[in-house]
Amino acid sequence: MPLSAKSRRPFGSHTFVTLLCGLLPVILGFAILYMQAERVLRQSTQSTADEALRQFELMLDNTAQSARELLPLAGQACNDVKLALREQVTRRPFVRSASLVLDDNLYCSSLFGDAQEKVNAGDYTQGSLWLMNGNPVTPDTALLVYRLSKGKQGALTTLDGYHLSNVLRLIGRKTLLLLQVGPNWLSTDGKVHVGALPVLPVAESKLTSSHYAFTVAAGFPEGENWRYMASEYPPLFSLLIFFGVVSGAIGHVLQKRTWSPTHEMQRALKAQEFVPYFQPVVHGDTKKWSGTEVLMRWKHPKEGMVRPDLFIPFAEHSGLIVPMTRSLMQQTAQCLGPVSQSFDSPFHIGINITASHCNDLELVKDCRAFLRAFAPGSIHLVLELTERELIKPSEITLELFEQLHALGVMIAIDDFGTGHSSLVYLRQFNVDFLKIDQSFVAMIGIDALSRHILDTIIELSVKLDLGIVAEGVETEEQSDYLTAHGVNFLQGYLFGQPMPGAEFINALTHH
Ligand code: G
Ligand code: G
Ligand code: MN
Repeated sequence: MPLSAKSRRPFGSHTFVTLLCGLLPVILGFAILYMQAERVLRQSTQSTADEALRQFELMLDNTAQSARELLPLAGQACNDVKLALREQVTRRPFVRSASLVLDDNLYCSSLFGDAQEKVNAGDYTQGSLWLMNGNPVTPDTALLVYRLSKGKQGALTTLDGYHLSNVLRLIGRKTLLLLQVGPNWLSTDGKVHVGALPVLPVAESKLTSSHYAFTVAAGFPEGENWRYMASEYPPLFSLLIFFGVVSGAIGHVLQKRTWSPTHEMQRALKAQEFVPYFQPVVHGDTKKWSGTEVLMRWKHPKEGMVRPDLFIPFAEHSGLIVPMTRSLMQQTAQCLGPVSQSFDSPFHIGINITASHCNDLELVKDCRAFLRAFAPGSIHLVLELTERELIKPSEITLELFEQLHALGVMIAIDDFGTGHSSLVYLRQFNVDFLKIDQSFVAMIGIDALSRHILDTIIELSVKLDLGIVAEGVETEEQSDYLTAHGVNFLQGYLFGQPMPGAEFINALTHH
């Protein structure tokens, strides 16, 4: 378990990043597929327009060839040439009718022979092509007229719109395909419209013939991109979703790793995995239980019981120590509160606090709530503050300790002898107990200098009228020495290891 200090991240951002990891490949992939669909559709309209252009040019070649052959005949008497006209109509698949013109006057046609009709060159785009919506013979059938003229002579050949709309329909089976001649255009249904070509919404391609005066436009209706994707890409979509899920899962796991400490401890706090263990403190003279120190343990679901020195420093750094201690106090109150009536003299309950607890007055509320859970007068709440990181006297800390004292809460300096608190300090914070660090106790009978320090601390506390607790008492020799020197309270494995609540209450009642 990596328990190093890391900055805190706000709640919810984990889910957000996981979602982002999952959605990003899906969105990107989707965009790429969309562009790919657009490319495919554009290629399709380009080749459709190309094909249509070639077809129309082939048909017009046929029509134009006919006009070229007839042109020299213009001017001759209609009776002499009408058979030649009819022969063109019969022989050429794409010629529906043929006429001859002299001086802008249509005087002979394949259908009627002699005729009389004004020809207006302005009707023809570039003087050569006119897309018309039928003529008196076939009023509602599109007709493409090809005009060839030289001096006074002229020849007109027509191409039936039926062929044209057939090409539009057959080549543009899936596309919208239109034929434009000058101001008129023809749609697949064979109707001629007047005006500009409509804009084709998707993948429009326009091609203009280099031989004849016409343009073809191919395209797709609105939403074709989506229809195409829906019909062609479902397997790719499944793949995208698979990638999304994998990438989201990887993002999730990576974050869990990098965010581990704070995230893991926040989770543990919610899950009430920080539980109190209780180590008895005994009277120096009678060895009867005078109280307990509450020691935090992390009941980790995977790592088992985690010792506090592994996670407390981190909890302090991240500020989580405050809610963790609050939870510990609540659990302690729930556990010991109900048996508090049976305590015959005030039972000391020691809770470890840190400098983080002294930044505001919240601790007073926590202590008040804690005391409320016990029978009045049944306990003394002792807050243990380690000497290694003493708090600075400030307006807020002095106010805090004053309010705590008013509540009847006592203060102990923990690990005493390892730091350097002055007498002024002890007085300023109204300290009630000194807890002698176990390193001095361990040296009893071994190291003369440590024993001197120990003696000095004991003397000092007697002079200052402070209660004194010796920690880490493991042997009878240590116990006897400390008792002989007037140490009021002893704590250590000799009298009891830290134990879970149920075990502690059981031992307490049998004590
Ligand atoms: O027995 P133990 O291993 O529990 O304690 C190791 C260290 O962790 C000791 O220095 C002890 O003061 C500290 N510690 C144990 N419980 C708490 C707690 O609830 N809060 C704080 N701040 N320190 C604790
Ligand atoms: O809060 P404090 O630093 O006093 O924490 C007490 C620490 O000392 C805890 O880690 C507790 O488990 C440990 N401890 C308690 N009794 C003994 C003991 O007799 N011997 C040793 N070595 N450690 C002890
Ligand atoms: Mn302690």
